[in-house]
Amino acid sequence: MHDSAIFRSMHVARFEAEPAIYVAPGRVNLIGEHTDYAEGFVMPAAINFATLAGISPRGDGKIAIFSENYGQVRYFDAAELPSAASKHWTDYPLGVMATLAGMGNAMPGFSLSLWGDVPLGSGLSSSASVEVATALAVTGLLGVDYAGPVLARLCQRAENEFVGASCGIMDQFISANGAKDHALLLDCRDLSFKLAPIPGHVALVIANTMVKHAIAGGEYTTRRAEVEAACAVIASHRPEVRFLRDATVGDLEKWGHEMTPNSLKRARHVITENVRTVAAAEALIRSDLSELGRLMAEAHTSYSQDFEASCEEADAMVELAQDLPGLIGARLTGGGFGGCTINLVEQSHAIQFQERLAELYAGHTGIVPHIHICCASGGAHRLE
Ligand code: GAF
Repeated sequence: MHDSAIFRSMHVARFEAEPAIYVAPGRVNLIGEHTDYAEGFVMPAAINFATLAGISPRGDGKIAIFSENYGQVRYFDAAELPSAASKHWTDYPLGVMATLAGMGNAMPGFSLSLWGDVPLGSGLSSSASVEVATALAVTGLLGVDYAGPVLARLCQRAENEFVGASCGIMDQFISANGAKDHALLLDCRDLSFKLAPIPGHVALVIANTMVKHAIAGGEYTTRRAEVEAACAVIASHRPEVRFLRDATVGDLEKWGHEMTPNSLKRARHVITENVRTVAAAEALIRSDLSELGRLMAEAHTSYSQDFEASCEEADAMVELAQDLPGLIGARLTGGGFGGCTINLVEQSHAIQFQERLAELYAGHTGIVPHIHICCASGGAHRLE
């Protein structure tokens, strides 16, 4: 995570005011992909890559938003914030402000600085961390205290309704509610969750394929539509099925022939992934790491073959990890079509694993990957 003392002095130098500083982490998902918007289960962990948000009041009725990553500042009238996205990085903080305003919070003038080290476009939820950091900073300034799940929902709405990306709740939820040294089995139907401790001897090795991933538009949206179309077929026979969370493999056997071949495969992934995710959480809770690894391998195959959300490079990264000493389980994590793999690795082997996987991947693809040894962190909070 970036240094908050440096961040503070950058904010003071630019805006001549002392900021309150908040932090919101990115995340890695251990298992449970494209299940959140089907009201199913996911098992993410917050990680030690994060966005810092610094905020201080202003007297001129303006909202200044500065991004250290983009080296850019933009000014808006607090009383007349944009009501639509403009495909600019400010869409994320502005979406959060628009959502907060829609909840009855009048926006005062303030200066907001953002600085993150969550690699962009890598499937580690840099966007959610910007949203949650902004939401905490602005509500902190307003003196409004929303509970973690409420904060997560409002950030998801900012992304759905303002930014225009049809994501589920997972990323914002884990950024707001993560727990140090734990993954969280989240039921995306009612947002209840169970903590699953990650043993101290297990490292989260996150391997960036360097293939860019994006969830706005494109394949993510197509997959979501195929999942919803499959659900509509089942619901036409069993109206109590509102989301694929309620469906079974038996439903696919009965009515799969009424679906397009793609919808059928997508639904099979989602339905089996829900079962795997709950089983994986149970395995982690009882420290059955070989069962967890087996479920992660099965999840990757399903994500790659049925959901067709992997890519050659991610398949290679997962495959090349298989024979390396210390591996517990590996799979592509996040929205898909590039981004990172998550490798659970015995801590004592983590450094050799990191070096060897990088060599093998570079040799195989000609791409130099970024591989990070991470740990599960706490959720968003005020730093100072
Ligand atoms: C992206 C989305 F933002 C999440 O809501 C989730 O659907 C994930 O892809 C896939 O599991 O990160």
